[in-house]
Amino acid sequence: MSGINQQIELGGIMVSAEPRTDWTSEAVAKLFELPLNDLLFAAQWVHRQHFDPNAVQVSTLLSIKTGRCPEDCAYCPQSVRFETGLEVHDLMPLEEVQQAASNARAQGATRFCMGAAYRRPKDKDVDKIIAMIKTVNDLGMESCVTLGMLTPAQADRLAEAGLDFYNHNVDTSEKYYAEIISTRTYADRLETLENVRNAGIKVCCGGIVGMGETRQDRVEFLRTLATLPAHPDSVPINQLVRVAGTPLAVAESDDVDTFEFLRTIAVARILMPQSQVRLSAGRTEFSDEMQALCYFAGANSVFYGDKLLTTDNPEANEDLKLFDRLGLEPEVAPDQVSSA
Ligand code: SAM
Ligand code: DTB
Ligand code: SF4
Repeated sequence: MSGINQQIELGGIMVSAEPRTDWTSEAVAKLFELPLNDLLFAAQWVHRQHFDPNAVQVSTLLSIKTGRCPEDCAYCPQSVRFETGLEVHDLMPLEEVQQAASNARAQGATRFCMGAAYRRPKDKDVDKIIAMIKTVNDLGMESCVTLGMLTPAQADRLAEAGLDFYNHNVDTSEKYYAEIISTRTYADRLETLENVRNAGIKVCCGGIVGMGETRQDRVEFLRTLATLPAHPDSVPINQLVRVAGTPLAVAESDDVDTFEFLRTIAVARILMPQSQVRLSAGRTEFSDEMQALCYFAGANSVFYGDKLLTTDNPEANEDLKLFDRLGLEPEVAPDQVSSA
């Protein structure tokens, strides 16, 4: 099968590799219900129309401002409302960010993502973060930041500074959102995404699986992403990391079956054929075999490095070993391509 105009029919659903933004809840639910082999086949077929199936993009995270966040996201160790024993710190000095970015670059990361626990940044914070973005870009990596809500003017300033990606997750369905966060609305989230898109910054937007949401919430979560005016360029799919002290820490019965997580990856790939689908938080709980299946289902990006923002991630050398066993190639920065 070649050429992106082709379609395949599975369970009464036509799947094509052309991006569409008119997905219905019924069609997305039907994709989730497919026999797993059919779903994985369709996802891998779509994946191959747009991507090298054996390439993985690697992004490294750094928490540049940790904790004391006024928001109440029930999953998050950084909310000021929960006792999580976190080591908090204000915005890091530029030199520390530069050192961390340079280490990430040396380990092979091509994107450096800086996260700050803000509801919304102040303009004076944005000034300092702009210097960090320039440092990351000067090192030859793509830059990404996640700072909470942004005004149109702040988004424009970040775009002018050369920011490549802005991460802002919708996290779950609109219906379930209010169960998880009371200090902002889904509409607030969509507004910032619009400001980022209008500024010409690439959008990184995904969510979390395993917060007690239903299958229907996962359907609506992915449908929201796939029916935005443009698909997010990058879609992080996190499995909830249960951090002691957060309200969601104790609800282990909400853990989703690993095949349900896999289905979420595969459906994301089918709905957003040209987006990077990223295996994000939660990988320390995944077996190598589970990760291999996720790559087969269309995941083509990971958070790489021993730490996420505040919690553990698989060791970088473990990831490299797994890539090697699977014949996967981490994407290299343009100036690292050998001229030999
Ligand atoms: N404050 C900013 C915001 O909320 O957009 C940026 C930082 S926030 C930590 C970035 C994302 O990390 C959240 O939207 C959520 O999807 C994810 N996240 C946070 N805590 C998590 C956890 N315990 N498990 C999985 N994902 C988590
Ligand atoms: C995203 O979707 N996941 C990353 C990144 N975007 C910023 C963050 C995961 C955080 C997991 C919990 C922690 O380490 O604090
Ligand atoms: Fe704050 Fe972001 Fe954590 Fe919510 S997810 S508490 S906004 S840092």
